[in-house]
Amino acid sequence: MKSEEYIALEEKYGAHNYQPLDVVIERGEGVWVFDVEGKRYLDCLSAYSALNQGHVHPKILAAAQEQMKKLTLTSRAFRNDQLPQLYQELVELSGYEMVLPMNSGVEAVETALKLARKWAYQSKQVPRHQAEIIVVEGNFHGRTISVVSFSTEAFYREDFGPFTPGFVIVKYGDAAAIENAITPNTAAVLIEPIQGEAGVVIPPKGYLKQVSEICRQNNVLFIADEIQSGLGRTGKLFACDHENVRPDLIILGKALSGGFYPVSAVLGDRKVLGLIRPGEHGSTFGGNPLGAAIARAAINVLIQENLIENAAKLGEYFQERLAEIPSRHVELVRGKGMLIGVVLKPEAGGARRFCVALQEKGILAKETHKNVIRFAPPLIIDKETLDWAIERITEVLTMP
Ligand code: IF1
Repeated sequence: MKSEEYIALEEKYGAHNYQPLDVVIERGEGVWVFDVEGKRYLDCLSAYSALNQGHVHPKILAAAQEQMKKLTLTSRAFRNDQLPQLYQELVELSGYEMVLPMNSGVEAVETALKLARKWAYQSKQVPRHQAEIIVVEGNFHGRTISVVSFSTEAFYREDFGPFTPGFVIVKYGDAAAIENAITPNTAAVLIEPIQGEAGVVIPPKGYLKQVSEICRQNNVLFIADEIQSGLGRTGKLFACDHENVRPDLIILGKALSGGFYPVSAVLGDRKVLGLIRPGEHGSTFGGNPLGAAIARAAINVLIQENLIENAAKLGEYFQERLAEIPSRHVELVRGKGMLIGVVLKPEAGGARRFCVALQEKGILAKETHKNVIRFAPPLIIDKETLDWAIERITEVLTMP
């Protein structure tokens, strides 16, 4: 079948909850993907940072294949031999004491919210069902009803109420706003250390440190959603590491499996994760041996192949080169490590047309919020490939 036929099928039978670029990908290898006509593209989105290790990484593939032949699922009614090793490796990597595994990112967010509420009732004597969680404007934490309950994007919530109560929304990047919103019932503050969906928005320097300090002083949990920013993407293991901040809970997903399989987790210390009792939370697939084996390999690749260092070094280079492009459309380039947003001027006609032009030149990137082109290639990318990309991005950004 040709691309047009796949697209027609998808449009006819699939719910239209996306408007993808019209490229039908058949195969991926490292930083490259190939469409059904055999055309090659550089993947500059990495499935929103789930492919930090690149497409079909051979070491993760080998681990997946080996595990698939042996055992894929036990449910948590029984134990398996992979999960304890994943726990240990995550604990050694992160310095946290405990792990709670789930599947999709938003499930781990929901898990962290439940943990925070439980902690507030058990450890802080907040009156039952009165706990408040502070979140920020422009947040993106997923798509469940509770999580869109505190989205500030009208489109994500409009037709989906009634909503889950218990969330207080304040301005992003303003630590005083968080301090002012804290009440005796506040359980936690939930933020993305860098806002991905909002357009790669980086908070003012010192913000994370201040928020963490305010939380500590007020006996409020600090929860970082590092689903997109974590695991090397920004040039550190966690984006919070840029300010030497240690949140009470860290939420991971996406690259935790190197794009092979949905694996997410909440990391934290015993004082919070230790409160959950058997039966209070869980998932059929969460912590399954296949996902655990894949995650172990994905973490191993991240460390063994120095992907975090590569993201720091080449990310800075990429950002500098992008900022040098003499384009009348670009307002500014911002980012950290390999998470970069090129912000276009309002009169540039939107980011979508640039993404379409990039696609023609063999680069896949995605617009976010109308005016931002996001560049987030796999962290295995090398300088030569980046130079190849910059040449083409320059051509596109200097078009009329
Ligand atoms: C979609 C955006 C990115 C996330 C953070 C939780 C989740 C995500 C910080 C939920 C998910 C995604 C999901 C995908 C597109 C995407 C996205 F454009 F919507 F905003 F990455 F920037 N926390 N991000 O970024 O994780 O449940 O999806 O595994 O279409 O929803 P999930």
